[in-house]
Amino acid sequence: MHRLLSFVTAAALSAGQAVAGPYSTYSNDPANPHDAPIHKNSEEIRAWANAVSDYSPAPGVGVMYQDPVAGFGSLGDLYDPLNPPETGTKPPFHGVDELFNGIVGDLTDSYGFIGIDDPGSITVSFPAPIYDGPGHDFATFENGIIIGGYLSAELAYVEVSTDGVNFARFDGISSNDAPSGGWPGYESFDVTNIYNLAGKHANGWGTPFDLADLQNHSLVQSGDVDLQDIRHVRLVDIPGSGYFVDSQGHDVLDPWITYNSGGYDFRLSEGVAGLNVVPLRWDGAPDETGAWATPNWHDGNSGGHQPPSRARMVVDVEGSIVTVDRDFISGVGEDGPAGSVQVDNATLVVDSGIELEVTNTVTVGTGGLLQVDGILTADNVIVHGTLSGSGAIVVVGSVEIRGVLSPGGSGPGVLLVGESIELTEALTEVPEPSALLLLAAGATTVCWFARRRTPGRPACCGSRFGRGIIRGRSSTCR
Ligand SMILES: [Ca+2]
Ligand SMILES: [Ca+2]
Ligand SMILES: [Ca+2]
Ligand SMILES: [Ca+2]
Repeated sequence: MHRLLSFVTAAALSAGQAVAGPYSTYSNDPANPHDAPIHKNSEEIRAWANAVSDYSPAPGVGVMYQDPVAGFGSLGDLYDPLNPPETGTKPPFHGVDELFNGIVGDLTDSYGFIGIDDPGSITVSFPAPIYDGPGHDFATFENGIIIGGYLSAELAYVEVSTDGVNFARFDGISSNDAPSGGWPGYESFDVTNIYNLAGKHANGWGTPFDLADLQNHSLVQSGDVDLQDIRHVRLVDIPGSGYFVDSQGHDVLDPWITYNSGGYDFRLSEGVAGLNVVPLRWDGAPDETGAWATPNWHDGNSGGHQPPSRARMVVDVEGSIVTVDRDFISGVGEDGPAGSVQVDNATLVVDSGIELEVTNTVTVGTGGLLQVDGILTADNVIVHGTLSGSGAIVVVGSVEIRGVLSPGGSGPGVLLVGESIELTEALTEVPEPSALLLLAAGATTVCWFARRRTPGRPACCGSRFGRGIIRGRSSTCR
């Protein structure tokens, strides 16, 4: 929705009262069986789209509204080629300071026309794939406002892709044949007649989409779009003049024509929410034994894509929260970057009572948080970010911690058991009372603490700090 309310001078339209349809209203409508909106603070949201891979607004979007990452990226609107702006003039609130040259077919200027220029679009991607799980799988958010009991918001087609090349579009419905309220540029509509189009819910409420709706789409049938591995969502603005139609042939109407911040308004931080997000990505083929060594961690997978048994799992998450709430084994495979877990700018939680077994290395980047309330077993653990929790980490090889150690929870605190444990000088925070217990089974515990009893002298080796204990067969300070 555009936000130039000062533009609004015209009288309210005479409302054409639409007959209410079966779909949800513009906000809180939890009982609607079709498309009950998702609140932006809902716990159902597991991850937000966190990257814009393509932003192609229609011509004429104002400079202030071309920032989908930090602000709003409006998709723009298109003029009627049969009723163009007057040559040599600039319509009020046209977003770019350029006079119309009178050439409707000029594809290089800031004036776009229906049927000539492409409507604006934006493509966003997620930290981890979205999959077709139970119910709705993701939700789109616009900033529509309620005018006269109806919603003034701008609609967009919704498409999904696995490879970023092939996009499958949802069959949307919009059967309104007139506005129900509002005024030119701010027409409001009865959204109970709108379904599976982005923008039909008010600011703060997301429109839910179920990937299962696409299972008969030709690109899904051909395998070009994998509903269990959706990486991209594209929103294509619908200039609501009636030129563009829904899946049933209705002319789609929305506020038109809109300017400056015209068209669908996208904002990355609250743009597209993943509801069924693959918590951890798997690679590799099922092994011939068919045995799944641990319970299927990906319980929500109701589609035909079965998790390969004893898979090599590669966890590579950024910007999301991954909770391991059932046991699984990572890295049984033979080759590739098998069995490594990389957590960057993200949180990996191993729940209490759960064992996460990683064959190779767990690496937590500087922006990452590893919270272990259960048991984490790995060859090596490298923490440049934060290590927290009340569980245990059992390491066959080495432990290197350069970040923040923050034992927490009601348990005994983080227990590290490793062949060798290296706590580096960057480790500065050990809260007191700390219930840290470090046990090195092997020859050496090398530790270095910035927290010193005497300035200039390390004080930790084989000794106590807070309530913590460090033990090793031999210890070295450096
Ligand atoms: Ca807008
Ligand atoms: Ca043009
Ligand atoms: Ca689904
Ligand atoms: Ca519009």
